[in-house]
Amino acid sequence: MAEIKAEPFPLRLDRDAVALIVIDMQRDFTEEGGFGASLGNDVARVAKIVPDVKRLIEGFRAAGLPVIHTMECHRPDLSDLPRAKRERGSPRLRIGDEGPMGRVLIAGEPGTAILPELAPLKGETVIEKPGKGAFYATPLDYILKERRIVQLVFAGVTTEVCVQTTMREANDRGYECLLVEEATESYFPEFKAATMAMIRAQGAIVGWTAHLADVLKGIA
Ligand code: TIU
Repeated sequence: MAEIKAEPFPLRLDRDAVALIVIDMQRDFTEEGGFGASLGNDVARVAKIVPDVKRLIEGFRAAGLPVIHTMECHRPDLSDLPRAKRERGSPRLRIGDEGPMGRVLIAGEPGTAILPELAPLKGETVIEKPGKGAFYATPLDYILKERRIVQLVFAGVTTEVCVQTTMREANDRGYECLLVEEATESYFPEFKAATMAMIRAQGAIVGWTAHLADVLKGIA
């Protein structure tokens, strides 16, 4: 057990029952020519967290704790892409269209890949997810329960979309969730701030938030 300095109060982490979940650190959300940019977002904002996400991943690896990666992506035949998701908004490129980094958000395409600096190591679990939440239509809950993991530390993008959705899904399934402030980012600074605040409000109604240095100190 290690006590992590966190908000709204410290969290005791059980080394035998914790995993890091790195959400969607894919080129499609962090580089020009990808899905995030096609929606009109400034992707450089979220790309800035890569060094801190790397430090967090390396801290978990060094401590011998599991690291799980997720990727938002769809099958090449689009059979797992709801029409409502494909047709939403007016992006320059829709999911499945051919873009400068291959077909947008399609499994196996260059733009869909996790950033090379944060690439999963052999043996680390990678969850391909068709939704914003990582529990919807994936084996994540089964995998965590098999490994008796009950505490989840979260990093990744974007804070209020895939990260928050997954944290809420996890919270309802009984996991204790902690979001690392420097290791998550949004295209909208005000949405990140609001998400951090609403997660820890009301006595950690969704979970805890903590700073990277405190998490690294706690797991070392
Ligand atoms: N658009 C946006 O903020 N996010 C996504 O579409 N996916 C993720 O957050 N991964």
